[in-house]
This record gives sequence, C-alpha cells and structure tokens, in this order.
Amino acid sequence: MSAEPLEIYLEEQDLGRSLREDVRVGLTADAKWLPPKWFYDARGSELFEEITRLPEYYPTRAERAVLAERAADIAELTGAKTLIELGSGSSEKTRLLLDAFTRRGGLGTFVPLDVSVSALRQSTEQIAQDYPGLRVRGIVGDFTRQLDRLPTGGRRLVVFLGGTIGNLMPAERAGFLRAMRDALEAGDRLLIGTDLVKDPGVVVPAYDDAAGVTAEFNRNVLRVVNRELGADFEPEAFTHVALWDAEREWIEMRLRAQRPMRVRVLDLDVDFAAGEELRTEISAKFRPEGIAAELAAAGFTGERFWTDPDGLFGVTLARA
Ligand code: AVJ
Repeated sequence: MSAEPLEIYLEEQDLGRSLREDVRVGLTADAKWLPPKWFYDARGSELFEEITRLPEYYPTRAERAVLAERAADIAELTGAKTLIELGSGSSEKTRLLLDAFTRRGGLGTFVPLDVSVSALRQSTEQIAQDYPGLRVRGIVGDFTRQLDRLPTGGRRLVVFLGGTIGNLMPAERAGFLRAMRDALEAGDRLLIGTDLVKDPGVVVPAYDDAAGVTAEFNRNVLRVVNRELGADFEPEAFTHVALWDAEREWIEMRLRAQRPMRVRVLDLDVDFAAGEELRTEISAKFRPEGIAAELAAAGFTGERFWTDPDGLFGVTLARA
C-alpha cells in the first residue's frame, strides 16, 4: 500500500514567514541566536542521519536499545489505535514500535509529523510499503504549533523521540507539554525520549565529533538562510563550538565568527565582531526526577521510566 498524500500544514509561505521572523529576532538580539529547526533542509536531515551513526553520538543507539527492549510492553500498556510521531525524521527507531504493534494487532494508523518534506516523503512511502494494512498519514508541520491538528478519536500514543524535547528552551518546553496534554484525552499516552545528565566528557564529543559532521550540520543553518533569504553568510568563516553549561545542564552549539564580518540578510546589516558567537541549539540533558516533575506539572501521570543498560538515555511513558 502507498502512503496517503502528505498533509501540509506548513505551506512554503508559512515556512518563509517564520524563518524571516526568526532571523529578524535572533540576529538583531544582543546575544545572537537562531532556532535549531532550520538545520533540517534535505542536506541537514542527511547530515543529522550521519550524526546518528557516529561513534561519539550515543543517544540514538541508547534510545534504540531501550525501544528494542520495551516495544512489546509499550504496545501492551498503551493498546494504541493511532501512533503519532512528532519530529519523526526518518522514523527509523519507530519501526521497533510498529513491529511490536504489528505483532500485537490493533494499531490502525501511523501519523508522522515533521518540518522536513524530504524526510517525510521518504519515510512515509517506505513505511507504507513495509507495513501493509497500516494507514500512513504524513503531516508536514511544526510540532510546537500543530498540536491542535492531530487526528482525534481512538486510543492515541504520541511519541516524541531522540531527546528533541531538549532542543526547546525550558519555558517553551513547559508550554509544549501543557499544549500536548490539552490536545490529548484522558487515557491517551505520551512516550518521550530524553538524554540523561552524565559526564561532560561523554556528552561534549557527541556534539563535537572528530570527523566534523556536527560542525557541518551546525554550519548548514547558515546555508539554509543564504538560500531561503538570499543572505551572504560565509559558512566556512564560522567555527563550530559545542559547550557544556554545567548549571543549566545543557549542551549549547554555537557558530563563532573567525573575523569581523558584515552579513546582509533581509533588510538588515548584521555585524559580527571577531570571535562573536551565534547560538544555534541547546540540547538539554535530564534527570529522572526532573522529567517526572515536568510531566506532572503539565498534567501527565508518569507510568514507566526505562533506560538503556548504560543509563545514558531515558524513555518515559506517561498517561494523559
Ligand atoms: C534532534 C535532539 C536528536 O539535540 O542531540 C545532534 C540534534 N544536534 N547533534 C540532539 C543534534 C547536534 C539532536 N536531536
């Protein structure tokens, strides 16, 4: 069976408008920043897939280990009819869940939602082929905005994997969890992956790999802004920086200007001093008690918390 046509809730115009807005706000701020969602054009999505295979980047493997171990439990505990995946990307790990639901029976529809049309097109076609009888409805959208557009009815399981929730700022994260809870009905479930606090000697290399793939991924946001908004960033004139913020327990990725530069973008002249940094991503790391508290504050009841054997990554099942 082939996937249904992608449902596009993010039209090119919306994407363009929100990129322009983000660029205007972020590049005129005192401490310059850009949101991480703009990494993921076709090349950025490929680079991210490459990151997940790097020896230093442990989160994907650790989360996969948890899902491989617990997929049958998740299918049984949730008894979901509809599986919704936010920020689905390639949906590679989600197949472990789809396999478990296929063995159990009862799952009718898979709804992956992602900002990347290219990633979604590939994954929906592949999954529809590999899981005959499963209805596959891909949604192009921004998971921080389109929660009210999720399919309703039937028991739903929303999965948000990869630790992507850690890319939201704490206030955004609280708002997102609250909106998620409001979009769900009592008995629906949320399955959420969170990278755990650990030795910075392990975390930092995961965001600053020896092969330089993460550096390319980081600079890709400048290529996206150049192409989409006709800006004239010189990506090669920025150095990739990954630093551990011990107080806030997050990794921060930045791009450091190697020399003074003036960049023309929209109607702005954006000046960088030599050494000035542009923040492109935070990736928060969590403690089990923190995750439980944030979910409770949003109105969820924690049901299970699992980690991989090395305790690197956590997966929480919570009930609305
Ligand atoms: C999108 C959350 C899976 O924060 O680890 C990988 C993105 N950034 N390397 C993360 C990312 C740099 C990633 N996730």
